[in-house]
Amino acid sequence: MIKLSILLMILITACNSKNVKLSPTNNLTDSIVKQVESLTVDDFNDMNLRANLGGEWNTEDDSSAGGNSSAIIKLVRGRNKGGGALRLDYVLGPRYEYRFSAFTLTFPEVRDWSGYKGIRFWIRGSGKKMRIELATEPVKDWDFHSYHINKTPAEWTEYFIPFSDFKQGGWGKERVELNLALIYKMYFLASSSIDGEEGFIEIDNMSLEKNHNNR
Ligand SMILES: [Ca+2]
Ligand SMILES: [Ca+2]
Repeated sequence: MIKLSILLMILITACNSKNVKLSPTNNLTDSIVKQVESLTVDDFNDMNLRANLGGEWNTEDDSSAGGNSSAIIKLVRGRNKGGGALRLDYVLGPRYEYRFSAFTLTFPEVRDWSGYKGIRFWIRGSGKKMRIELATEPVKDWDFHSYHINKTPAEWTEYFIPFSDFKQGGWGKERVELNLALIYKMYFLASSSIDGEEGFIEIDNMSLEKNHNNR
């Protein structure tokens, strides 16, 4: 009887130590850690223009400056044919010199992203130039901190852009540090300024990341 108890104890101990090594447990822990380190801005899977993180997607073009560029957004099928993605179709018109078409994400109140290292998203487009701008309260003259993509990729491609890579154009009156605690809007602009350029940009699975290599 004593021998049987000892055998049972050895068996239980062996099973327990084996369980510790089971990879699904570790994978679950990894997954929870990644959820904490990653914050979804929008996956577009509910097929509306309200972002998961709050705020609304919309369009802007140069018509407010007397231009005749156009910008249309809609939800389309996402990458890998799953869920949704956001699509901008645009034409840059001749009338305004600094012509632009854009889609934007506007928050109802200022956001604090200072705990995050950068922004991750998937993108494809028509091979044209675009830039992303972070609108923060300290910048009063539209010279927002921006990041340029020279050629949008034809196939879905994942980008991670550290916030430290966003720079002001320098044409504004004042140079200020990017204050991630005072974000109120993001712009995604077709920005080549080429008269008559037509194109599209699609984005999906946008998130804020605390770590560069987090996936
Ligand atoms: Ca939504
Ligand atoms: Ca999606």
